[in-house]
Amino acid sequence: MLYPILTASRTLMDLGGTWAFKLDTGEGFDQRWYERPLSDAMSMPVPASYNDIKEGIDFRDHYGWVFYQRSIAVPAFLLSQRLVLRLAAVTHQAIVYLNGQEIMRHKGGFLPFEVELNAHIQRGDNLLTIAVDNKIDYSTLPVGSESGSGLLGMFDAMMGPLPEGKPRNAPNFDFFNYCGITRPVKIYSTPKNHISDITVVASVEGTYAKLSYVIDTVGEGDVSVTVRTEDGSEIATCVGAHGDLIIDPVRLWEPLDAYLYQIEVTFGADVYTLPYGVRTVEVRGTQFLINNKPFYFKGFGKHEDTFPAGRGINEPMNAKDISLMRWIGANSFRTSHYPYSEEMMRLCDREGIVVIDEVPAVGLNLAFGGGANFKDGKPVTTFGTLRTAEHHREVIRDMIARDKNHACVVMWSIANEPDSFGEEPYEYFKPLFDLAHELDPQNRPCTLVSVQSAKYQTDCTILLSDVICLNRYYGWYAACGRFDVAQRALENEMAFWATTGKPVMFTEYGADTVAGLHDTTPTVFSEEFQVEYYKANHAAVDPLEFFIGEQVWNFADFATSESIMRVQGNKKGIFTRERRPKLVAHYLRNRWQNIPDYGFKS
Ligand code: BDP
Repeated sequence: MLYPILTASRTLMDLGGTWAFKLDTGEGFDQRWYERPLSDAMSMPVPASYNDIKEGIDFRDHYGWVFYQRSIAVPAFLLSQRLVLRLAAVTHQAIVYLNGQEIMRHKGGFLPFEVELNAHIQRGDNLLTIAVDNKIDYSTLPVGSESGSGLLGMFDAMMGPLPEGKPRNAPNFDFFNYCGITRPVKIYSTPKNHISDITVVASVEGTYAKLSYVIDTVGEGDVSVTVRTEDGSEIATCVGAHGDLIIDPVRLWEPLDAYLYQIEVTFGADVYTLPYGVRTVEVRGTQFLINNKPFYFKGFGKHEDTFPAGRGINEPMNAKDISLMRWIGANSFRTSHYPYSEEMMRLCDREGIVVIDEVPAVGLNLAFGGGANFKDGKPVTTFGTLRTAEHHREVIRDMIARDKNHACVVMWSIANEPDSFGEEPYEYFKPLFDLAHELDPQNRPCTLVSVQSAKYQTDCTILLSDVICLNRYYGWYAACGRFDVAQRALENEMAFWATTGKPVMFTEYGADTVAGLHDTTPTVFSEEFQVEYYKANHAAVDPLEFFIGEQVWNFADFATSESIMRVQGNKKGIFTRERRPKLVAHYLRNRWQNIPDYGFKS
């Protein structure tokens, strides 16, 4: 799927701004709010999550539908062009109405969708309404508990029974369920005969690169493709809907030293330019090779989480985060726990940040949540109970369709911390791994990010993942503060992973740390404790040749649901939510500046 851009043949209109907005407490569809201007509407910025924009718990924790509305007009001279409404992310479900008619619906809160407007749009003003649902359950990704019934708190079962409350979302995951129209809404135009997709795969031999391309088109016309350098010089050209472009000598895209060629495609009157970094990725033995050299991941699990935009796109913060990554000596992050904005992916291409790209498959684990694995008193299995399989295929398909050409993406993550132990999870995940490999034209490595458990010897990641990605909390959730025990336990577990013959890395490890809390003895939650925690973990993994990366949890403190485990959110950030460094940032900076991107373990 192509990112919408302005070109010599395409216009682009941004519908960002202040929209009319209304919470629906049950009457919105019956009263057909989408047919006329919303009465008693409040104003709401788009794009942004709505939760933190207004005050009060009923607003922040609203359960169900909300309505967004504005009027749109398209210049008359554009009506002969193909007009497309494109929504980059609406969390979690959207119904789009134009002049009272439904024109599109979409499930899934983190990937783009679009609809052609030509058959629906009128001259002059048109009423655009977007109904947005934030409900999560056993069929959505991410997963929540069924029908807003709410997972019980840790001690509720012990101290209950408690009366029923209002329905509410009960996330089976550890981040706030921010929702709304969180990424840009745009209208773009193309000629009727247009380019609909571009796929480019590079192979490199010494200084020589071959870019094999396929151009998908709609209508009649001739295709030609030209490659330009960053300074605009033409270096390769080819005609036809598929073919090979030769670049010799090639300048490779390297971590933190990006180079982007411009691939200019024309089809009849339509023109589109794709920025493209040439690099190779391969797992060989226990190494992760980028451009044929053994890469070491240094970086983070992150979130799209800022105040008050919530999960809404925040481009200044994205730029700041990448600046902080460079400052601290990091080279990579994972898009935990959902695909990030297209703007962030383009920035990572531009800046040379290496990305593990994750679908929103989090919470696929009914062993979480204190007893959610029981239904009517009977034990249930995760994949015998969840109804996510079909949607899981959709998000894999749509993420790869969106991100396949990005140089920054070096691996796909099929899920975060699912129930992955034994046969049933294997049966669930095997077809999803096969699908990802089959859909990705570059056939990148795939992984699932595995949860800490005593059952790790039965984890289906052993059979399925190209890189074993571990979330491990020795010294925090296990052996809290007992760093001698934590280190030995981690060493013992690593002795097992050594036998798999696969590369292994941390995708999460960390300790909650309240900025400003200090102690001479490293006690829990203090900044000194976080440093000692990381030192103990590094002592266990540094000697291991097959251990190829460390992504700490988390880049910054972030918002979560209310719980006695969380003090105004998750505090495992290396930076605060405002991006001030904790003590550990200086420790990591010193460590990472002394670890090269390539060749650390060889
Ligand atoms: C892991 C999850 C992550 C949590 C983290 C934590 O993958 O989303 O925020 O632990 O507990 O289970 O901090």
